[in-house]
Amino acid sequence: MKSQVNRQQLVESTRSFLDSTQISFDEDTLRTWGCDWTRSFAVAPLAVVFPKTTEQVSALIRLAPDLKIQLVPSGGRTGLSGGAVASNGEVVVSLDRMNSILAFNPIDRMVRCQAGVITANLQDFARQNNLYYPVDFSSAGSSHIGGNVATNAGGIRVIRYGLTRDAVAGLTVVTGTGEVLQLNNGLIKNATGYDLRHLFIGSEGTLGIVVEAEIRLIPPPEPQQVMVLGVNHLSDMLSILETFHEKIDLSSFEFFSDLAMQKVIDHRGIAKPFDQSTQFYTLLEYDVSAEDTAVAAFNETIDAGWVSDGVISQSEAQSQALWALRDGITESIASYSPYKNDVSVPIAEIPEFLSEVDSLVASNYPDFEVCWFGHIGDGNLHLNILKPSTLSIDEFYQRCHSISPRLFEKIQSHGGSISAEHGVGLLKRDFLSYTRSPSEIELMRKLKDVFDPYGIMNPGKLLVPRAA
Ligand code: 2HG
Ligand code: ZN
Repeated sequence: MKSQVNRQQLVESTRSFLDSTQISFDEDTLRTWGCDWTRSFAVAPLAVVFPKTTEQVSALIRLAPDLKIQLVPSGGRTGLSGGAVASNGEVVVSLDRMNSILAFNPIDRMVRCQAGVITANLQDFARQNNLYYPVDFSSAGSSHIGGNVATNAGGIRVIRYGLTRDAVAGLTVVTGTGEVLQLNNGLIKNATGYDLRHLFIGSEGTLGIVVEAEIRLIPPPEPQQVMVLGVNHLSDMLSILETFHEKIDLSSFEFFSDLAMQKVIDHRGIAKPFDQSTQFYTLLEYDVSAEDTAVAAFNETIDAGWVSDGVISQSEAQSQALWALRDGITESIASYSPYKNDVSVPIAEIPEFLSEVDSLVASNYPDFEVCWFGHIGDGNLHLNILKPSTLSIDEFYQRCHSISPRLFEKIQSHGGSISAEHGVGLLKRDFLSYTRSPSEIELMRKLKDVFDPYGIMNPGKLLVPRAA
């Protein structure tokens, strides 16, 4: 459904609840707020609105069916699946101005915040109150809590603390009919039937808009120590994971290939962690009090021949320098216009899966470089194929697209998911059936019809629109 109103009609219809600073048609604003970090989709919103209250969000949604406008919720716009892209004259609903922390209850360790609160600000707030918000990833400085909820964001500490879902104790949402729902009220125990909160977590703005979240904070961890190990065989990396898991409580178990690390070293002008190069590296993080046990585990992995070399941080600055090798990858490869895939498979399947994908790419496009990294400790791999400088972006993406179905078949055959943590959005929508059964997809459609009967919420994301 293409929008039927013009700008003037939109201004007039919203005048009773939005002032002139809350609606923009400025070309730069449309371009910026009309997309996320993906760059391969058309960006063409009708307008961007900046509500300040739940009532304003609700009023806008109630108006949408009559005006025949569709709405694209927009958070920190750091998504990598096109979930916040407005390509077809939609109205972007930015949560930027709903960015307050509303309440804090130290007894429940509960913070209630608006959807537009930046992840890093919630982390800081927790720290100031001697607590901890453990969900963390490289875009935490820009991403919003609402967007994290909408995509069930994961990141680097999932093996210890879980996903965004695990921290969300309550949500306030506005459904596709404009109805405001308070879901779960921050309770720990609430055995009263369907938990609609969890339906909205990961719904990618297709059922309504998350406007507030109640987030459970936890006691802060001890200071952390970081270890980076050089590993030549992925199967050994799994043995290393098992060895450490048996002995200590890991906070992170990340990995990156030598190619990924080289790109960071070149881009940031930083030093290698140690002289010897190996095919892969793993980065482990754990409580400082576990140091002796961690060193014993490290020695075991050396004796077993799984690890060639390694380094343990001796200071906070060194920990950060080691983390930069992992954190800096996305930024360091951005100039190669990478073809990104965020996938997961059962951890034990990773070595076989990864080598099958390497062979798939090499046999079709021997000149393409594959840059692997990710959260190997939870089965989440980031596959980035780098564009050779000789190819145009269109040609490169078209070649990558041509092998995607075979990649998804491999994921399916290993029992994995075509999207681990970045969401489906526009990018993976047409391939959902590689991970979800036809019955599941049909039920998802029916759920969407219940919450969004007019089909106005984030059209075309997650589910292929029903034929008109
Ligand atoms: C990460 O883990 C992010 O660094 C980004 O999820 C992954 O750029 C990517 O492919
Ligand atoms: Zn990631």
